[in-house]
Amino acid sequence: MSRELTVGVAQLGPIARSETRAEVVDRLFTLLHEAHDQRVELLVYPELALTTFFPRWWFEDEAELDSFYETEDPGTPGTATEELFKTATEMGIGIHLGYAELTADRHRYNTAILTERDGSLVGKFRKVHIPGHEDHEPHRRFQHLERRYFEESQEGFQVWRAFDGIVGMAICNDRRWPETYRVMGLSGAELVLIGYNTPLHYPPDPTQDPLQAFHNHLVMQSGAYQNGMWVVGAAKGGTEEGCELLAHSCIIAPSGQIVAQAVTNGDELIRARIDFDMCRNYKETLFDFDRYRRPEAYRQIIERKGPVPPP
Ligand code: CDV
Repeated sequence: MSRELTVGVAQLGPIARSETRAEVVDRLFTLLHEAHDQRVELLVYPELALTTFFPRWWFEDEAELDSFYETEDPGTPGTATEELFKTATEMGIGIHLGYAELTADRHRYNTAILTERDGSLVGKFRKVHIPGHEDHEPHRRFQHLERRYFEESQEGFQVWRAFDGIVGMAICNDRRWPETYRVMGLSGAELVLIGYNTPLHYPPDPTQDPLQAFHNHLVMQSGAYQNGMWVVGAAKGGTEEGCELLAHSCIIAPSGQIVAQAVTNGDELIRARIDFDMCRNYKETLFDFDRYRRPEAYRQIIERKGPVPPP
């Protein structure tokens, strides 16, 4: 039996600070309908897809900060996304959606939810690597206060059997770390879904600015190839509240090749038919982990956090 799936990426253009959930969900609906027309079975929306990228501002008022978070899982009754998930289920489309999560006991996470084609919950993932800074740095052109507004996940990376394959999730900065892909690769991941919001300007080292698109594809393509898995990158792009965000959403094969790529930096659907069995070409040859990996030679990876140079 062939294990093929039509995957779509619903890249988003900028979301204004004043945009309501209803206005954003309208845009998500437009992309969902387009995906349905193109026979997409799994539609991947970006990181924090329901609001502007609010960590670029310092908030004194906690109620204002709270307004960017969801207190219920997207798709549940009474939420702004209830109809979106209901319609997706009627269309037989699974959804991946990034959002800011505020738990009942007031923990804050940068989260993504994944549902199956029948609407059932596959799983939730909370971002592991939280970039940026904790303190007010008003000298920056824009801030990146993710480390103030989100906790690091204590759950790590998980994979699930879904869509007739083995599927995992990561969020934005997670994609830059090889451990992200390898940990999921060691659980057999065949498809990893990643939403991102990446400013083109990186204040700590602006020499990286012209390399954003290169680094974006570099890390996801190597993660795909070195673990024999499909990788999907879904961007929020364009100029959002004066901050230019990288687009370049893409779908990457286990060979490391990009098979579909966005050509705009706005709302745009891209799609590809993926074959899970293509992962075997790599997982059972060059990257046959059982045969060739040498975990005993990699001990520092779990024993050390930062580098310890020789004396
Ligand atoms: N949303 C992010 O995690 N953005 C980071 C930026 C700050 C470098 C990223 O890795 O793209």
